[in-house]
Amino acid sequence: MKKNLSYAVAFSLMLLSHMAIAQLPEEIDLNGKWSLSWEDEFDYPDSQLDDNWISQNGASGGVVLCSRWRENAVVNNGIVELQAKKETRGGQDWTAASIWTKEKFHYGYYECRYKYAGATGTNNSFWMWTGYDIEEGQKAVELDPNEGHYPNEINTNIHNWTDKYEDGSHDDWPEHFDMGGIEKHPSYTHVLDATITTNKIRFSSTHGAHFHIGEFRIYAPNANGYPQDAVSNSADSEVAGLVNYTRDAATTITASGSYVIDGRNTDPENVANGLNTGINASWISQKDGEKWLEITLSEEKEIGCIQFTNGWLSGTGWNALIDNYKIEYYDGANWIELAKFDIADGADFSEEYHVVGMLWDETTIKYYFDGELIRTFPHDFIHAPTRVYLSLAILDMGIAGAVTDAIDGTSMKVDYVRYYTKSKDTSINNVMKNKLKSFPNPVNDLLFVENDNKLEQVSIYDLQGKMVLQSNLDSQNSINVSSLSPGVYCLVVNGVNMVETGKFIKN
Ligand SMILES: [Ca+2]
Ligand SMILES: [Ca+2]
Repeated sequence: MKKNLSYAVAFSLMLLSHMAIAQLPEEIDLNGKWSLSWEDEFDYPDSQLDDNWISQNGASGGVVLCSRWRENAVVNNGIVELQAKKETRGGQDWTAASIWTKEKFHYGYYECRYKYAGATGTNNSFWMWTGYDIEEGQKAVELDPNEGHYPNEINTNIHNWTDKYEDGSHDDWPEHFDMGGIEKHPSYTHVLDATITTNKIRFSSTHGAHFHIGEFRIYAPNANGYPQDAVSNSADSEVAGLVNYTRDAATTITASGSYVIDGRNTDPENVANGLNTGINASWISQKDGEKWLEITLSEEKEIGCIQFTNGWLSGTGWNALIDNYKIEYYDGANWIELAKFDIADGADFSEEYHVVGMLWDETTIKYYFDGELIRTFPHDFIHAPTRVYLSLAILDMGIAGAVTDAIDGTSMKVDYVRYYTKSKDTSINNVMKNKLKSFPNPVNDLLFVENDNKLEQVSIYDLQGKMVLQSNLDSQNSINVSSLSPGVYCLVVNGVNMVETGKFIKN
């Protein structure tokens, strides 16, 4: 009997680690030193949001096109929705919401389960900011596990807002991830399975902002192959025998438009000037409508490969990579598609929830996506306690893609924010481990829980990991589960600096 009980507890722990808390990284071991210290599941009436969170109420600055208000943060059915609306308020043409915790937190594991607003132009952010109300000697730091862009971009960053340079700039360390199963790149190379013969190639894109095309190369078939380092200025001479028809003097290049910048050449001919980066290296498209580039050769030529570059370089990172493109050739009667790419063919994070996480200790920041480590940032300056922010913004300049009326009525939907801490005194946790008992099992109405420590709150999850009941324990350490449908449930019990888990069957 005793053996069966311990088996049941062990099984329930295993079950929990794979169900209710399936997105936790392996190193956050709730059976060891880690425990849930703070959470907001948004399982309460809207008016209660203000117990834990403060809301922006006013205009935003910089590239943020929306003012943000408490009314745009709505708690409903266990979710807080940050709603984007097309309405003039606070001197801006859009409204949205940004909220932050009253409390500050320190080292630990932070996670947020959420969906993006379903339109380009939105910045769907789970982030931390110490504020400047910190102790002397500490740094004001912004930590961005994700400034998410629809449909499936993860944008991470770390900002040091204390040590500013004379020009007002500061150090930050951005890193971008395409998590939708397809990735954007600074160059694309299409080696044709079968050569084609044509005198016209057309490139087009419905990308929602200006973009840069550095070089657009149309190569004759070449037995030695084609450039591997496409973003190099010397790509055309990288491989013996390369003939790039785009750079023929007799080739003409036309485009849908150009971005006019004083003192700078952004003409379409720049895609054939041999320069890939820097001033005057690129064709920069117009902002609105379809963007296209048409390259007409002096006569029909046999073509073996098409290669082009896009985006602009800052440091080692490429910016403003295009979301989609299509390449066609003219066969004398029709335009025939040669290649296409669309980031929207990947996963849609406005349709599915994902969990974004951050692990912070004395020496390292780690960022996670659905429990998988995506970035490690060693540090020696991130020590000040921080607030947690949930923010929806609408961004200017195509930073998050085109701003269109499709944004109106979309929302960033947050299921929960959880914060776990690691106990330094492992002996206490070891003593507590596996001491939770619940009875009777199966249960009809009152479920009693028992543990060596003082217990405060119990949460009950179904096998899909959805929380179905949460309550503070009464003086008898019992909770009424009569409202639950018959089945197997997991329970998580919180006390002072501890969390225990178990499983039971409801009749
Ligand atoms: Ca160029
Ligand atoms: Ca929830």
